[in-house]
Amino acid sequence: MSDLKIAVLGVGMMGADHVARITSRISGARVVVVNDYLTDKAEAVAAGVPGCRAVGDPLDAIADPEVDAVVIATPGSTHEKQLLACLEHGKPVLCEKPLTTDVETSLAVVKREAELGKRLIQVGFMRRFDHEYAQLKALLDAGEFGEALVLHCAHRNPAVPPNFDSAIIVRDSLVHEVDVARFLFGEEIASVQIIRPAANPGAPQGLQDPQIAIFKTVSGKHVDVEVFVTTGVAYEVRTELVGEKGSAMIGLDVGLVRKTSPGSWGGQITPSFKERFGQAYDTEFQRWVDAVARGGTTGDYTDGPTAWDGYAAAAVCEAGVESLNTGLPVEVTLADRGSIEGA
Ligand code: ISE
Repeated sequence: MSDLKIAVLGVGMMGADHVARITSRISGARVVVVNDYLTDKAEAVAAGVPGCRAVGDPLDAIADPEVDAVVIATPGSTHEKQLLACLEHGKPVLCEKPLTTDVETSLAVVKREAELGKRLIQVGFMRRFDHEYAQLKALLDAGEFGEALVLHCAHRNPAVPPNFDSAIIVRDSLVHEVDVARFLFGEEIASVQIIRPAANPGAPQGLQDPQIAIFKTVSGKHVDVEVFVTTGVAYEVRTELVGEKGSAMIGLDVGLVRKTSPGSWGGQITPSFKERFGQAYDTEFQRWVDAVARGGTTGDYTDGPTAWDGYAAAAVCEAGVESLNTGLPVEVTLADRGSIEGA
């Protein structure tokens, strides 16, 4: 079978990383078109990939007859238009989170995809493809912990870009724990509360960092998260699941443990999510490419989080931002999934 020909929209840090991954680390696909609002950047990336060209307009890149499928790694504010264009052209798309930047437009995208009757959108919640998360989910589903009860999470970044405000921490960072909780527990989140502890004196003025989030799921399970994005240390993501018959923790970063003179021991923490989740991104892309190859017969071009997962995460984050302002628990409002997907 011939390679899947992909357009990558947005070749900033993640997009350029995805171009490299498709070109050198996964099989069955190649990048034929790249696009970026920085034309020079797109041209430089295209020049490094045999058979790849830069196209100036993202909508032209999507419509390009050579392009079979699309990867969206552009800023969130551009996603709605680009996703709708992919749907109209019937092109499978792997879209980095967020699906779109607000709940209404996310729901509109979910509905349009449902009307077309094909699953063309996969959302880039890559943690689901990380070996440790996948192992935890498999053990949980096999009943090894009995009933799952509680999830304790820590999400720490050494630093974030200067545009980060307190709400972006919810929508851009905490959103991963939203997806992890929905993925592991297999149910929706019913309410969110965000508590504002004393802020890190080293954080930019006015940034509420750290934040403590508490989710309650529909069946009453508890999730707590410390999200702290200006630690100045390294990248740390830990998740501990507590169940009826035991508990398990992932993300301890205990790779090689080194002992050196005089009398010290230790290892290394990954510097950023690119390294920590490198394997997860590779697996995510390989499985997406394989799913797209099967999609012509199944009508399902995804193997992972769908447009609904992107919409549900947006709805939880919306409630989270409201709680960040009031300090009170806020209920999550979700559309009726059955009536949309059965449509
Ligand atoms: C970033 O956008 C990511 O997706 C990372 O996984 C997360 O750890 C970071 O906080 C976000 O800013």
